[in-house]
Amino acid sequence: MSEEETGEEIILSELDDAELVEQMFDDLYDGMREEIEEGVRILLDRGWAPYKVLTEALVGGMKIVGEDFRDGILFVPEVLLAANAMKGGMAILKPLLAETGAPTIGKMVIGTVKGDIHDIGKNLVSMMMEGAGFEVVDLGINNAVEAYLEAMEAEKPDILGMSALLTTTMPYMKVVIDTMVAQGLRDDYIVLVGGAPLNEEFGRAIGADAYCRDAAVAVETAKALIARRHNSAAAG
Ligand code: B12
Repeated sequence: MSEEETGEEIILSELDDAELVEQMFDDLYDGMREEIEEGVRILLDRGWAPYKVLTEALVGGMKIVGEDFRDGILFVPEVLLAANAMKGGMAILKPLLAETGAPTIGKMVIGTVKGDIHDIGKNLVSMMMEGAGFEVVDLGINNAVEAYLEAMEAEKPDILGMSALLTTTMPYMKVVIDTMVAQGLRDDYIVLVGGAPLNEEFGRAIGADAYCRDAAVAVETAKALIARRHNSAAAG
């Protein structure tokens, strides 16, 4: 039963871990940013690793929101509130995930493609990459090919990351990669792509170096591809 139904106020700190995570799923669903921020702090105080809070409490909760959005139970305004609550929790975790002082192992330019305003997954990838020692330049949402090209020219990253959450916007990734090929730039960068509707086959078909299903895989893949690049540069 929800808080409103019982009329009783739930004291988050009095719940055990499992109950608290359950409650956070409800609070995320209801777009309650302050409660989500409080829940994140409580879990951290109890010794939860930031990554565990992120994946089990926040991403877990967003999955439920996603399913009900898909099924027409939730609509855009509610999902925006949920996204806002999620961002509140992510903001607390961000500095903790970014190990300060770690040597930079590479640089990434990342952005959501043109026509697409989903940015939670992209932000999560940015956070995890920073935490793993990458420098990240985030171009935000709705990026046309020109924005990616300008950023690559200005920032000289090792990696270009593109995010798309819509089946209608994912083909735009190919537009960007094809333009890079046409301008003779494609081989200068590692191209990683991600977003819920993509898969490995799509990544291969559009000429990306890799599709990554989540932020953890993005970090592992980025590290592996950077190492391979350095090795082949040393050998060649
Ligand atoms: C939140 C959300 C919104 C919010 C976005 C808020 C924000 N600031 O991002 C709002 C309400 C604005 C929204 C709007 C719309 N949405 Co929406 N949205 C979602 C929802 C529920 C969750 C997405 C999310 O944040 N997931 C959580 C994150 C953590 O996961 P993720 O994004 O997949 O990211 C992970 C991986 O994919 C990967 N990854 C992601 N990007 C990248 C990039 C790189 C480089 C790498 C390596 C990895 C990587 O790593 C991430 C972290 O692990 C999804 C449902 C779903 N199942 O995805 C629908 C969903 C994506 N939306 C959908 C739709 C239809 C829309 C709208 C068209 C609705 C409308 N009628 O207006 C609009 C489109 C607006 C636009 N032009 O972009 C559909 C898309 C269907 C389709 N087949 O195309 C979905 C699938 C819902 C559904 N089933 O119907 N949405």
